[in-house]
Amino acid sequence: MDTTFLQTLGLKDQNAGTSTGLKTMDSGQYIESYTPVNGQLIGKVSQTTPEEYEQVMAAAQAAFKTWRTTPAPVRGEIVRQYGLKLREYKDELGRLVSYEMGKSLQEGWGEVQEMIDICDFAVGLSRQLYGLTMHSERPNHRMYEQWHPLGVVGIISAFNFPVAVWSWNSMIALVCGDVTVWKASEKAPLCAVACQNILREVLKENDVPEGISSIINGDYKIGELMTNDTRMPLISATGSTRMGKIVGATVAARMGKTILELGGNNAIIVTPSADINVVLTGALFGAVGTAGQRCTTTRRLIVHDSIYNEVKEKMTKAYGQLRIGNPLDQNNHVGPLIDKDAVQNYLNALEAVQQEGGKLLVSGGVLEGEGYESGCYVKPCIVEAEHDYKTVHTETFAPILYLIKYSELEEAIAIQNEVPQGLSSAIMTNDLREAERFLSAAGSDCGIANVNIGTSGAEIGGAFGGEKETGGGRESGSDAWKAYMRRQTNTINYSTTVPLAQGIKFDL
Ligand code: UN1
Repeated sequence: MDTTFLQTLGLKDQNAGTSTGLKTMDSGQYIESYTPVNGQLIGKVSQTTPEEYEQVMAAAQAAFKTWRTTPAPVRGEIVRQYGLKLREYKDELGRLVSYEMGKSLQEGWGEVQEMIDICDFAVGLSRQLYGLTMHSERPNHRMYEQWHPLGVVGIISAFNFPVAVWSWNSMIALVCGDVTVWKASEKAPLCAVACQNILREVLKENDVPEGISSIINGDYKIGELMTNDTRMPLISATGSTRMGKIVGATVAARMGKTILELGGNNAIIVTPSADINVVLTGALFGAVGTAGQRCTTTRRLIVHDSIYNEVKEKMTKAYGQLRIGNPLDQNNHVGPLIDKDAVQNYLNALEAVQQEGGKLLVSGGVLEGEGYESGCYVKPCIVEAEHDYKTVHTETFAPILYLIKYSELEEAIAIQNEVPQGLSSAIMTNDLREAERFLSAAGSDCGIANVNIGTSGAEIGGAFGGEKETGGGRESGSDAWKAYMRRQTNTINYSTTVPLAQGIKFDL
């Protein structure tokens, strides 16, 4: 297989390691990265030691001192240049994402496109970090609020979006005047190094202080250093609910802030008026895209009983046409799962749901033989299930779609909302009343609610995140930037007296 993209991204013949902007450190201990595409070792990154972590934090804090007073539009200019570089490297970086993580090349490129998009968004934002002005109740007083940078922002990201999620956080944080320290997933560490290598070119060309963006590598132990570190006022973590509960509690105990973007158990409600072609495309991509490993993956299809058989037949037929194989080969729709543990979780869930009474409409299983040597390729499957099965309420990061029947819209909305997670949701309908009902305060309880679109593939312009066990954080667009800054209310007296608020008299 042609892997020249590794060279272009600076990942050949070097032990990429802990890195503060310009300088790379090598501890002599490594994390190896194996691709699920063919099971081969791609490369290794040096593990960050506690001493190196201290060096990274020192560089970050030093960089923050100058970065926080650099005018926001000047900070935006660095992000603009990074967006331009990403356009240059889009092909190679997309290939690396696909190779290291296993998603289809189209989705790998799509992920890099999300990075480019968030850069563009952040550049515009760098001139729009608006605060409000208020009217003071006192004469000759002025009141306003302004937004200041927070400091060192810790970013913990997951394997499934190994480059985009970092960029949503870091590009926004950078224009906000923060500096970032990124702990990428141990399952996709080379993607992080590649992002840093590309950024390094921009930092060098602009003589930007080295610590504004750093990467550290390691397991939960290095994550613990971050969550306990009072020098990190904000930690943005993407990953499992299990991880998020620990991160959230630890950071809260020191009064730090978190942005948590955790599990999803996303459903599409299919109503009688739905356009069936829209349903098929939306649900299919939602369920099998990234081999079911998006936090926005469609896991439940809640279908009205009048069209249930039709949807069941057509979905089953569509699954029959899916091509599973090397994700870098554009003929294939579905690549491998990230590793064998993920395959085991998939198999366990399939067994559990069948024990609960679930019926396989499209059977699952692990693929074997030529092209499937890594043992990570599994068949996307559909299971006919009851809405209240324990397995159905659990997020399994794999392409398993549960088909559930409903008869009243109220019931469908209740089913959609009854799971512990609250990330993404959708309704397929051409009925205005149904759509508005779903979007109303009494409708979907998720952070994302769509009409005639699947649950995954959100654009960067909106705030991304969800409720309940999804963690409540918002990243990316809209006013999500406010979480990366501290708000300050200012009252200025330009009179010669000191009138007190609330009319209080305090005379000597
Ligand atoms: C994730 O899976 O953590 O909406 C992020 C989507 C993508 C992002 C998913 N834009 O599916």
